[in-house]
Amino acid sequence: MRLNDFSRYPLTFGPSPVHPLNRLSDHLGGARVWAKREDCSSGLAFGGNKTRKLEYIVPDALASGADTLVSIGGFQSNHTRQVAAVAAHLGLKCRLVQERWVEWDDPGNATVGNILLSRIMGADVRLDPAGFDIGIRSSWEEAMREVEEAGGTPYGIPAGASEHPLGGLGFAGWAVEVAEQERALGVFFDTVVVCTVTGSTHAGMIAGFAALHESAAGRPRRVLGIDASATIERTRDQVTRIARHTAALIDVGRDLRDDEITVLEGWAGDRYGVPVESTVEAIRLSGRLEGMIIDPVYEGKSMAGLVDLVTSGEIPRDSTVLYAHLGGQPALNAYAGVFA
Ligand code: 5PA
Repeated sequence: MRLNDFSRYPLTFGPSPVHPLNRLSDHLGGARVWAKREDCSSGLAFGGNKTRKLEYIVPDALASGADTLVSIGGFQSNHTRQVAAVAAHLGLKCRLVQERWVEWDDPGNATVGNILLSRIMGADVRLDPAGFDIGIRSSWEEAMREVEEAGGTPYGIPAGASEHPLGGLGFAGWAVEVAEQERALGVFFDTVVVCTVTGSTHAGMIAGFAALHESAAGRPRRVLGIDASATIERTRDQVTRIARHTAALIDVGRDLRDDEITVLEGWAGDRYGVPVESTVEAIRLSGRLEGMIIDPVYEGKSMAGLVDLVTSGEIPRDSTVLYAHLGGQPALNAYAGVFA
């Protein structure tokens, strides 16, 4: 099957906007940097990268006859907030397992930002003391059992929708969208910078660009994943597995090469969810120079990576870079102390 053969339930306004970051580019003094904005492409609770992934998962959920979406993330998970929004939009119930992924003692951590929004949207939010893990969790399986025991029909969506068999399709579609926007704008993004944690965002992009058979046309493009959880081997394995799986699903017709799968470390600090100095600087820089708001868990870390790679010339001066803004701003509320 090709990507177009998969059912897609629209949850976004259309292609996410692409625009140049001129003041940031001038400040860095190297490659030109643009952004593609998953944070403002949907009316569902501030959107973000999961909204696009869920477009390919919702048809399967509806076909299953489920009445409850069940998902999992940290207290300040953007993913669970987007699942709650989609459930509300579809008239389904939503059961969320919110684990203590981050040892973060901001008093608002379990009450403001994403978790507040999920509660407002009617999700059944349950806190769990377990720590960070991107794999399949027993608490999530248990939540599904509980929904069933209560007479409901659950549909499970794993962390970040990444271990879902269709989880990579949304960002394969993103790659197709980028190619169309490039033609319309007359630019070519030779480098894409993307934050990676549970992996299907980055993996979907890799599969999607491979499906365009660009190398055959002689135009090299790099997709640089920036690790934001300090679990580099796990992340690399998960990105690789999901990229290969997604490439097979959409009939790329060849094996992905190892050099197509790049996850870079160095900007996560020691732990998922804890911003370091470079994260905070990157957040201030995007805010001050562009009025573009990014978060301390994901996008601040990938932006810190972009800043260093452009400043050092590792991304060459003649490059045109596309920064994938994947959303996540509501979590800032639980990090107010960092900026006080
Ligand atoms: C998240 C993920 P992947 O998980 O697909 O690698 O995406 C990383 C990412 N940016 C990047 C933002 C704003 C994100 O929210 N968030 C998770 C969540 O629970 O919110 C899945 C971890």
